[in-house]
Amino acid sequence: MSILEIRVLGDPILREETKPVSEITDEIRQLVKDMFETMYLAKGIGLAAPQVGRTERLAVIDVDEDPFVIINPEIIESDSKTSKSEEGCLSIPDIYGDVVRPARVKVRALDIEGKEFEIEAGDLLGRCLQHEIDHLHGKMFLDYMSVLKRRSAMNKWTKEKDKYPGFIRRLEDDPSLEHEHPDEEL
Ligand code: K1U
Ligand code: ZN
Repeated sequence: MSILEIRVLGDPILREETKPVSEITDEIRQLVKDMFETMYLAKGIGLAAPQVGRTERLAVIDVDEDPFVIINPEIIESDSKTSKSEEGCLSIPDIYGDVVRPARVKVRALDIEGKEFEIEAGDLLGRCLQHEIDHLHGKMFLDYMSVLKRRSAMNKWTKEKDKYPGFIRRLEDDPSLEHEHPDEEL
């Protein structure tokens, strides 16, 4: 398995529409494994293909130790009730903001075997599903923030982004992740 580089805000791929996956090949299975490994190292609860420089319409999620992949996901129902909560993004490290979203959604997707399934969720899982599906349509959580809060987040990002030349975040040399030395695990 491999740790993938994460693309950060400013990389045009994060603003592109993804392409539906037409066949689940060995390459897709390997991409999904690598995305899980990358997500866990980055301490995320989700990761979408554009965040690792890929255009396939898929994302991995693990909110409560129940990992799953969503391939060609669609939101088929959204609650009219909304909820506001703080979000972060592995592609905008150290920037956080409140986002108002439907409180619950129902999503239809394919699993890694190509079998269709539906998942209905609220709370953090419902929010994560919406955040990842947004990535697959070139949308990011900053887009939901008020003009003033977005401007303040962008001012902070203007300083932060210099840490990521070429809009690439290499997890291996990311000091914020505090990699444990094998001798320190006990
Ligand atoms: O897609 C991503 O950038 C991953 C992102 C997903 C996400 C975070 C918060 C709300 C909705 C979706 C992250 O995992 S950032 C890490 C993070 O903020 C977090 C980690 C553990 C628990 C809660 C949040
Ligand atoms: Zn994100």
